[in-house]
Amino acid sequence: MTHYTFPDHFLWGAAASATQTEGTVPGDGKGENIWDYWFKEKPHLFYQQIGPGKASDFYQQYETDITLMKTLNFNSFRTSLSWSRLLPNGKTLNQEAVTFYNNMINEMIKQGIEPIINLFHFDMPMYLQDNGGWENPDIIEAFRYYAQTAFQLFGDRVKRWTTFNEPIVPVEMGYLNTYHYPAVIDMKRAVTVAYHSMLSSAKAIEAFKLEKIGGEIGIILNLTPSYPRSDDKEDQQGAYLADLFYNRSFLDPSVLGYYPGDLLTLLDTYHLLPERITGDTTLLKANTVDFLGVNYYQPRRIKQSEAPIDDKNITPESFFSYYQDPNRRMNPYRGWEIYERGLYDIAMRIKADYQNIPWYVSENGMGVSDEERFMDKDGVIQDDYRIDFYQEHLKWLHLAIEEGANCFGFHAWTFIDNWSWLNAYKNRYGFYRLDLDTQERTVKKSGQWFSQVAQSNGFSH
Ligand code: BGP
Repeated sequence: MTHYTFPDHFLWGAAASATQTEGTVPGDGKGENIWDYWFKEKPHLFYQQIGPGKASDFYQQYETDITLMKTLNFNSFRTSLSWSRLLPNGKTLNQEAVTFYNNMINEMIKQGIEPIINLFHFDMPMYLQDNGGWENPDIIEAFRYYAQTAFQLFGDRVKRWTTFNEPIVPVEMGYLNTYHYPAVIDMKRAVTVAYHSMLSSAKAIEAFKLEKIGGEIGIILNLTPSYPRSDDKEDQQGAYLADLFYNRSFLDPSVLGYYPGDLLTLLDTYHLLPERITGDTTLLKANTVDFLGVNYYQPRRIKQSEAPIDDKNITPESFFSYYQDPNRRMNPYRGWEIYERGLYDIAMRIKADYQNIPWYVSENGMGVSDEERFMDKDGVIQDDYRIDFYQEHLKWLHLAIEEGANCFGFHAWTFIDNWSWLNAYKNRYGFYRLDLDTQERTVKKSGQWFSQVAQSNGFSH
């Protein structure tokens, strides 16, 4: 039996996002975002036709939920603000939203749970999307204004902020495949979206510093290690390029303050560089992040590209292909690979190549479909698979910390089963089970386990 103890003041908690938990209540003054709109237009795209309106009711039940978080011994919790709730039409503040977020933050602090507040988690207000969303350079000023508003309203109490959660996801899912609105496949537009979101992040950091409210600001990235199939030069090159597109396109400018030269050269070769905005280099250089959040679920397994490059239809996958490692272990209930060591590899990479910047695990978790099948006669989900999942990831994280990784916390995805984009409630991730009909919350076995880990700042195994 080994005991794994984590550093003093280690953050233990979970992450969530506004759109996935709050729900909409008539008269709450919230404006429409792309998810509300898309569900209204195309409900059949959503699992069991459940849209974001039917969330876990955090908007009304935040006090209950924060109390339940405390029973799990959370010392921190990350969620996002809903841009379209706070500023339904861009300029006028929705006072109901200000009251809600004030109450939510105050309640967390009262219960000894540090609020970590994220500004953007996939939920573009519809009035901005109608003008091109992240494609339109005007979005940079709109985001700066929203960020500044949030800092002024809540910055006296919130001491850790993040600009974006997984900014590559709207690029990948909305502009390289069709899982997020506007669901188009267009590399040139995708690159523009990525560039404008990166500049928006830097602009928000600049605004944060100007407000002089104290605290720190970071960004949350889903870093996916890219492992080549073999030592062959072509496979290695494929993995290098997958990493360049999917990790370094945000990691380098966020932490180092500039884009990788190879990325710019490659985009230039295929005439994909966006129209540059004056002063971008200086803006990025002057506004790097204080810390990183790392979301880790699974790695990428890469081999050399199989098809010749079609100049007219470039996507990142023009430069590499995925392969199925015959030895990989799969989550049988979600279809994602489980590779715990990936977290260690990310930690070592941040240490070696990214100035050993402070970072924390901002999401890690195991989705399970039809989780009712694991319910015992007392109504408790016996999710030993999830305990095992977390435990094995935490062991690798512990080793990384022993070897000098500058990691200050671990947040699970997630506290309660929540609504997830097109998948709605298909895959459950929570420490608490949510009964969708009654809104009843029941702790799972993993929740009881996590409460002990958080309390003792580690575990024995
Ligand atoms: C992450 C997102 C979360 C959440 C999670 C699980 O990438 O930040 O918002 O959705 O993935 O994804 P899913 O519910 O599709 O299994």
